[in-house]
Amino acid sequence: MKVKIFAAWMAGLAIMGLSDLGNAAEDYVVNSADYVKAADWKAMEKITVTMDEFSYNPKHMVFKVGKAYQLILKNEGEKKHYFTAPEFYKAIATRKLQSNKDGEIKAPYFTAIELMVGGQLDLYFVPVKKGTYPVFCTIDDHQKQGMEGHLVIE
Ligand SMILES: [Cu+2]
Repeated sequence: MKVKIFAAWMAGLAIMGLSDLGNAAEDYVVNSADYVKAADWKAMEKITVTMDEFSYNPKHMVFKVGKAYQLILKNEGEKKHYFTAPEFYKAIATRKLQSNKDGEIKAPYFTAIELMVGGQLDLYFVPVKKGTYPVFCTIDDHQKQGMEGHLVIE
């Protein structure tokens, strides 16, 4: 009996250990709300990125730490496109992702944002961690065809 309880306790420790490793790999800005609150939203900068076959325009964007941004993502192409940037989304404090027609989503961070044909989604955020982060489209061979770029936080 005692052995069984001990084994269960050990298994529990092993699971805790694994989930700790998982959290480290999923590192994102946990105190997003503080950065969002501290930023000056009246001085927010709006940047529009349009997507088509097969590019982002602009394909290189530079953001400043601590500043408030509205990144307007528009799909003006004839196919669906992704704005996949998992490392970038972990380097920013996300306020919300908004569709002017349908509502808004609040989440700690995103990994990918998909735009339907004619779609628009606005990402409100504050850059936190400096670096150069790739953005790309994960549909079929779109990235190979040129749908990729860089998001720089300085
Ligand atoms: Cu695409």
